[in-house]
Amino acid sequence: HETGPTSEPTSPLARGPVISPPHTVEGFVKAFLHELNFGQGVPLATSSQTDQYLALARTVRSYLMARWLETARKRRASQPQKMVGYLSAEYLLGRQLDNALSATELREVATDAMKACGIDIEDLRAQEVEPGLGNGGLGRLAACFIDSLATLGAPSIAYGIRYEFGIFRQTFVDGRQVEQPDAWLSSGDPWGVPHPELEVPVNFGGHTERYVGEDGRERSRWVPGWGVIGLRYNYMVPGYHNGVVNTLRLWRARATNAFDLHIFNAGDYAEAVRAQTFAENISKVLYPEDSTPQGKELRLQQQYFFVACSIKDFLTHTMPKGFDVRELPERIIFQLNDTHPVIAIPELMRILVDEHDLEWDQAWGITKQCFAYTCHTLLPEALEVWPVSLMERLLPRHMEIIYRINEEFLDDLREAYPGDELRVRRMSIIADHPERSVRMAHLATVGSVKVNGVAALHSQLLKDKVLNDFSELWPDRFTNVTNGVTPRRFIRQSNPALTGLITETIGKGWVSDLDRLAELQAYSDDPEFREKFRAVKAANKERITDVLAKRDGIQLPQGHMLDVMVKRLHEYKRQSLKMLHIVTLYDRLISGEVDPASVTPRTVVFGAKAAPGYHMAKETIFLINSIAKTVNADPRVQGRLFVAFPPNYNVTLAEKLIPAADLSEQISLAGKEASGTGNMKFALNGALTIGTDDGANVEIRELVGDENFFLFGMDEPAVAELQARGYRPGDYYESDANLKRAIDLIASGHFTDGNRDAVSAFVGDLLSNDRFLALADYASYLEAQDRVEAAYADQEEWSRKAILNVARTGFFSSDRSMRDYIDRIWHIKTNA
Ligand code: T68
Repeated sequence: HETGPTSEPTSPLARGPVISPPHTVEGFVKAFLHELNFGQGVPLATSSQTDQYLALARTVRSYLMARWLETARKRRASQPQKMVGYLSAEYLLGRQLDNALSATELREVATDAMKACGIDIEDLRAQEVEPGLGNGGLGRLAACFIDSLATLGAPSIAYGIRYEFGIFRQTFVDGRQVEQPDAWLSSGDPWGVPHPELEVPVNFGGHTERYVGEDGRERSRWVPGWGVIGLRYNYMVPGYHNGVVNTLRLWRARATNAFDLHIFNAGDYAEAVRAQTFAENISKVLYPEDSTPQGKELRLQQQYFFVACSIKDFLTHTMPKGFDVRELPERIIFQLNDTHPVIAIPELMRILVDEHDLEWDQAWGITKQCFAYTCHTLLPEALEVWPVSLMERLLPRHMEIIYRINEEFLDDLREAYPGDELRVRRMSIIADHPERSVRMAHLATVGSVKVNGVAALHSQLLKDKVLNDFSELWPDRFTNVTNGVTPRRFIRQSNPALTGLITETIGKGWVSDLDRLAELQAYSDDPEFREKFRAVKAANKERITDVLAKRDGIQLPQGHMLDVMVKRLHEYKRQSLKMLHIVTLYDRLISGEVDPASVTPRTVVFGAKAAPGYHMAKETIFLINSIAKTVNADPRVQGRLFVAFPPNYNVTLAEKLIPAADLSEQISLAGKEASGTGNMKFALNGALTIGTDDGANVEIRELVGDENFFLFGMDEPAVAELQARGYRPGDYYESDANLKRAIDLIASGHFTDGNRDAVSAFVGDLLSNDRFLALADYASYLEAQDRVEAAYADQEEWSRKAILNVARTGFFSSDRSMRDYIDRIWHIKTNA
């Protein structure tokens, strides 16, 4: 089961897959029936759809496995070679079956093979529960990145946690969000390959001891209090049409044998079982906060657990036996996806100093070169800190190491900035207020070769604001890598109609060379092409109409402009601003202020989960549902305005919804959205963006051109200036008649069956607080939406703009992001 180059057997039979699975319909049928009969233990005649799905998945998996073994063999043969270790607490993968079929060019064979068995493959595809092991953008980005790394043939391995419960399933009860557990494993995990025999011990707690080594040096050693075992699960990550299959390795926690043996011997059976549960809790559930992590002990346990397993795994199984740890910087670069895995830095120090007996300075010299850190936020409250008291209790040796790293860092600072104690305190890894705690972003910055933001504006603001002191000290350490999305999942798989049109127009090859979309520019003026392009949109609208009818019983009206806002619910993203716009549209119609016949029919679709403990976000969900209910039931706006809010927005729904959209809502307050990646998916699928000058919107607008983007609102400097002046939302309410009417209508209880109390908290906050300046941008937003309507009325012009959005956004392929990381941060060689 080893992927590492342990002793290589000499017989060719022992080295790789003994047979490569046949790529014929007949061969596929045989393999499928074999899985069904001997894996599931049922004959085809009495098999359920679940049986069939699992057998199909395992059949496809064996095709992947053959390539996976071959990829591992080639990697071993080309050692030594520098690798990337992607460390991420989240991977929001989405369904696996279609992705695997499309990457391996098995889609037709599999479809025909199922047909030969009397099965519609679509029915089986629908059986798959997506692995939702992430919250939102950060987790989905990691999933796009590993797809691109495999497609580029980059020597890499991705590490994370195999949560038993991923992101909760959202339901609405009386318009309010109710969370249900996501038991994604309950019908089996056909894509995961467990290796229960490869146990990785992970320690926690206890204390440290000072002792004098044989060489007379004084050292510290960790005497842990308890431990758990990490179990390895491999998931295969196929590259696109290149035969490469990389590894995503997720860890599951289990109790150690020693742990419960002791208690069993004491005769307390129930206590021993409880101890098992305690250990297994570590990989039990994904924390559902997407931007304000809670300082929960279990979360820190999760972080250390997966990082310790991953580093240990890399050193013992991926590196050849007996390799010299001083070579590590030539062998590995660990990319830290946000601060969640940053405990890896002191962990590597502990391994080098305590286990490999290196001198501190030498160990630090090595460690600093083995990490790079990606920051994904600009919100100060989202920067992770861990109380020193918790760290000392859970990871006492790591806390000691962090203290020493900080001590030496502060010495350097005092030398660089004599007398500037204020700056030293600002930059310290340890914060004193409000509680002594470890600032993980500072630790990450001090311990990394490179620090990057995720869009040009974000990286600039990191340097100028969030990490300004650090960028002054180490200007070369900071860089930008603009995010990207995988065109395999988000065009080829999710939008087959557009894929067909593009391929028929510019030929094959663009799916792994997305800059080639530029060749479509020439067709933006071609009436015939525009016609076909509109037909694609129309087909995708029909498809989402069917999906929402089946999935949620929502009947979308036909022939509307489809206006879509899908993302996590957060005040800074300003779903409330979108709501105010809807209320204004509604108000204009019911007050008779506009002639309904002159209004562009519009359907607004929301998708958004709120963190379960985020009160204001949950109130916003309730209000959106209330507005939807009222608007959709009002005959005065029938055929003109419709609001849909399907619950449980996830990757699977995104794949159907985004290709159907006309308008993409990217309306965060400038300076708050680090990048956004949904914005890229919409543009690539031919939606126009209405957006602020924020995150990657800035780059989208630069690429597609001002005339093909609806910009509105304050830019970041204007926001900063207004906030410095003192923002008073009430002033906007008083002075803007449209805004006042919209807010008054909400406050009157019109959307809540006359219940004013149900909306008073929301309205109160908007009028007196409005932390993200929705009221200040309202007028500008309204004006931009009026421009959208006017533009949409001219379908020929709109098509031209939409085509140019597709043609000019090839830059946002995650293949390009990965090349940027490779060239500017990792310096590894690819070999596909
Ligand atoms: C997102 N961050 C950014 N965080 O908000 C988004 N946070 O602008 C960006 O495009 C994306 O990252 C990719 O770079 C997140 O999604 C989280 O989900 C998260 C989860 C746990 C703790 C903190």
